[in-house]
Amino acid sequence: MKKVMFSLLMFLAFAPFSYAEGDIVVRDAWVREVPPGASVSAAYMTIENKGSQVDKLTALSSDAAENVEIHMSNVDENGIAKMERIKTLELPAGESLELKPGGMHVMLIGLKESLIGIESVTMNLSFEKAGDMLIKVPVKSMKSSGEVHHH
Ligand SMILES: [Cu+2]
Repeated sequence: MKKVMFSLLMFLAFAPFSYAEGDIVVRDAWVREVPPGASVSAAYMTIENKGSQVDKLTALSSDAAENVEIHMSNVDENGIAKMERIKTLELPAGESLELKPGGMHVMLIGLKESLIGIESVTMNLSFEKAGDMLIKVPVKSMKSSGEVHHH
């Protein structure tokens, strides 16, 4: 019984924060909870390429949104935040890319339902070499994630 409890605690503590497919590891993924009626949200994660060759993230999809894109947020010389779409995200060999608020992020466009009260959304990442990776992305409330996403 003790062992079962321990396993359950370990599961709650560590799952499902890390996914691996081929040489690619995705961890700490989360999606920002947005108010009801919002049509977009953003997701963040760390993508590591443990291999010795470059891989590329070429496509994304989710059951929660019509379109899923990779964006880069930049603040221009006038202090205005702008986003640029990155169609193919290069993953250099042996490196980790951190997608985080204020920088690179996954954009969920055309949300199909409110994210409030949902524990996680499903997302599929397609890598050129590693292939498809299906991940569960926990929804986190705005309070716990801090900064506002600018559009
Ligand atoms: Cu964006």
